[in-house]
Amino acid sequence: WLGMAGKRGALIVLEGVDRAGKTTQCSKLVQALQQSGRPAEMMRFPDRTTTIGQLIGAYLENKSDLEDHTVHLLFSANRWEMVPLMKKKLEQGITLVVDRYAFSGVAFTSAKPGFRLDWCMQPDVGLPKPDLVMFLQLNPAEAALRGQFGQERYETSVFQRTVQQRFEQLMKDQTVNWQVIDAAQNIENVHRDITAHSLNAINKAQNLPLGELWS
Ligand code: NYM
Ligand code: MG
Repeated sequence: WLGMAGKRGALIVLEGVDRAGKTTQCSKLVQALQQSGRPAEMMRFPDRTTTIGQLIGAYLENKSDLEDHTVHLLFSANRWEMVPLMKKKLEQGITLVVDRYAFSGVAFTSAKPGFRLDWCMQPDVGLPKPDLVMFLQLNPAEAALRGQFGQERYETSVFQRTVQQRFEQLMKDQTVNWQVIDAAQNIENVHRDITAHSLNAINKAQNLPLGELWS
């Protein structure tokens, strides 16, 4: 069923290193879309509420240890388990605004020693392809001004610098609609840029089939 007007929703993803403002901007975008009469919902990965998500949550909080390949596959499985719901919502005309996706999956694991980008990408090949991926760009000095990192795994400047480099490699892929957003601006200006790109993507997606990521 394709909603009242038969138009599908758009799959919009926000990516970036920790503290770039993704979560704040995702909620502001959903609110703005809803207020303008466009059905929209927020999702986030990892989704720590599922059985798989609870394993991931314990790992991130350093309450458990998991082998590096294993946790990578769990992050991917945590996306795949939401695919039926995502497809259903998109078909219903609901735009999904997603806080992190497969790009974080690849960027974070491939920042670990011994992991190749292509190995990291494989488990996520064929996921619903985002109509738009906005990368919230924030240099490490600006990020440091936003305060200390939390206590979770991966939250160190050294690791995040490598993650940033991996994101830059992923952004060379022309098959993905990447848009770089200057996240050093104030919240309202970042929001204005994100909204403009999103409205454009929503209009274009209406008449296009949902794609498959990296395939
Ligand atoms: N993360 C997130 C991964 O390592 N792989 C993934 O596939 C995803 C989606 O989880 N430091 C990492 C990035 C973050 C951490 O994310 C938790 P958040 O947005 O802080 O809950
Ligand atoms: Mg975080």
